[in-house]
Amino acid sequence: MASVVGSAPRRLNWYPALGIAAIVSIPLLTWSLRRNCAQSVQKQDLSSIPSLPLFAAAEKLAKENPDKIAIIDKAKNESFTYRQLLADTVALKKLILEKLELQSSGDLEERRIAFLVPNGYDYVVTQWAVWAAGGIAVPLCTSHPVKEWLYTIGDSDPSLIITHPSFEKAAAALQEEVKNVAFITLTPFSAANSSAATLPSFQPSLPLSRRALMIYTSGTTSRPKGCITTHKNITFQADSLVKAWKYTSEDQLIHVLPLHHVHGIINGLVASFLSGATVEMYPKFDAATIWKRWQEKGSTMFFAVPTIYSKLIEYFDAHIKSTEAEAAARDGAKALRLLVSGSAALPTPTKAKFAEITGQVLLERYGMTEIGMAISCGLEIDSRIDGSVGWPLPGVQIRLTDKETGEVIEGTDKDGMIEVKGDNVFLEYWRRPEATSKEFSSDGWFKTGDVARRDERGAYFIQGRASVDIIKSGGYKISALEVERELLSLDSILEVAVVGLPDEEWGQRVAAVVKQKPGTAPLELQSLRAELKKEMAPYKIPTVLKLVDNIERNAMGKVNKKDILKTYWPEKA
Ligand code: MLC
Ligand code: AMP
Repeated sequence: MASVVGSAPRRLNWYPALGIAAIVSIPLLTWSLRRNCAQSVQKQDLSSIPSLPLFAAAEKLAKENPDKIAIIDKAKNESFTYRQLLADTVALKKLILEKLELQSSGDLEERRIAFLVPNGYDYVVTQWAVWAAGGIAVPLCTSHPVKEWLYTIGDSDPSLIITHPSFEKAAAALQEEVKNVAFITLTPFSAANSSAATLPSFQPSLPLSRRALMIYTSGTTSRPKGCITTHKNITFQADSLVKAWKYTSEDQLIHVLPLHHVHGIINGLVASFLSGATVEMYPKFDAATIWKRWQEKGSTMFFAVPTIYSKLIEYFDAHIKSTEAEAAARDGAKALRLLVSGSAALPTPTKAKFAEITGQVLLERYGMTEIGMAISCGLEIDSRIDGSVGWPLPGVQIRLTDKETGEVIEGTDKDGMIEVKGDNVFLEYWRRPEATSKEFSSDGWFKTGDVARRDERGAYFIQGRASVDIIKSGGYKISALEVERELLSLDSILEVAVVGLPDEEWGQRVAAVVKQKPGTAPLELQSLRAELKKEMAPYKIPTVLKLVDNIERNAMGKVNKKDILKTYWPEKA
């Protein structure tokens, strides 16, 4: 069985009760935190739920309004109340602890639980059950091939892997490869017995310093790292958004984002549930479904990456414009109270075109796996500035530093590296203390690697990333070096340079410049993509291929990727 507790914490693991209260000021959370004064971990009861802020908020809501819907699961076509969500959470918590023979302690003590569950109610119950049992949730990306899952599993070292029956084949393949780790196949939950669901009992909270979530994120130099956030971090990240965007229990979010990243998990799920809102969960994004759904009205929020807005515009132009549905479609989109864009730069033409169709001015914000959301434009329309991501979120500190000297930039209109401080900042990269400390300044600020400038209003404008080896495509962060490594493992490839090619729809496309081994048949994009699908996530696979006779290198043997762009795609450089 895997080891129990992770690597040494980078920062203090215990916070005084007052410090905890300071991070969450909405009345609901303050109320819940009064119950959270336990400084040591008490024995956990198998059949009750620790009063972590998220669960305490759900309990309060379920008591006040037993019929309040937490999740509308579009794949199941069923609705689930907060009461049932808590009841199902405790049932799965019990099952997990029994499977691992931890009935006596009733506590996973930060064991990692990896899970492969599609977007929907079953995903949320699984995540909540892991948290209720005191474990670290490791959500696996549903579109990854087995090889990527094996990497994540090998690195996160889980005690248990939970798979949904819809991943039956994947689970069999994983069981072949992964030994000495327990598996559970989830029995999908149903709303049929909803009225019989009783509210479980609650017990004092686990410490908020408990590690909660591990999200894999690409870096420039190594394989993806497990970014660990604690309950304190995720509560703070979500609460800061709740304050800024004023989520309430009246809100209904249309959720289409993947659930192995912070955008979908924190902004989409945790902040909504902390506010008692309803989340309508779709298996994945589909433009036709969203336009139709907006016409039916009743939802209030939509969060997406710029590529999704671009695809919505494309669909409107191709299938809705000049048809009978046009007025209703425009009207439906107009009825929402908040549409947010983030995870990548929102091109001004996309923002303008979307506003022209729907009357909605997209709210842009800036975030990162390691920090949740950090900067956001305001709810008021006139504080949504074109090309800007706005101002620091409540409780988040931002500074710009000079790229060469590291000195803090006080003034305006000068490019600097974004650095972040606050309880939103992650704890550590899993079992990589050196990588963790490398990303922090000597005075404790997290170095994002993004470049920005600030104007006289204090608004931030993202200028891009310092490293050319980080590509953002469709909102996904991709390491060019990781893609190069995969390509170099193919027999026919001698040398390769992977670059991010600017693209209106995807932000950037993954483009590969390849020098083949002498005598090998010329590579074709389609067959190359088909071959790589077994090896890597679909969004990492190059969609542009350029075969060349020579890849130019400098005296140090390095490829200058800016020159590569200029040479082969001068119109995009
Ligand atoms: C898929 N394709 C891509 C691609 N994804 N091509 C380039 N770049 C990508 N990222 C290819 C597929 O391989 C396929 O090709 C074709 O495009 C259509 O694929 P698809 O799967 O049908 O695309 P679609 O489902 O429409 O996906 C697009 C999308 C998705 C935008 C909905 O990429 C998405 O959900 N992105 C969100 C990512 C996200 O949540 N990021 C947040 C990270 S957190 P073929 O040849 O196979 O047909 C973070 C912090 C923060 O960044 O600030 O939020
Ligand atoms: P990830 O590591 O996948 O969480 O991606 C985080 C990165 O996405 C950031 O470091 C930025 O480079 C980028 N990003 C997020 N939001 C924005 C935005 N609104 N504009 C530009 N880049 C963004």
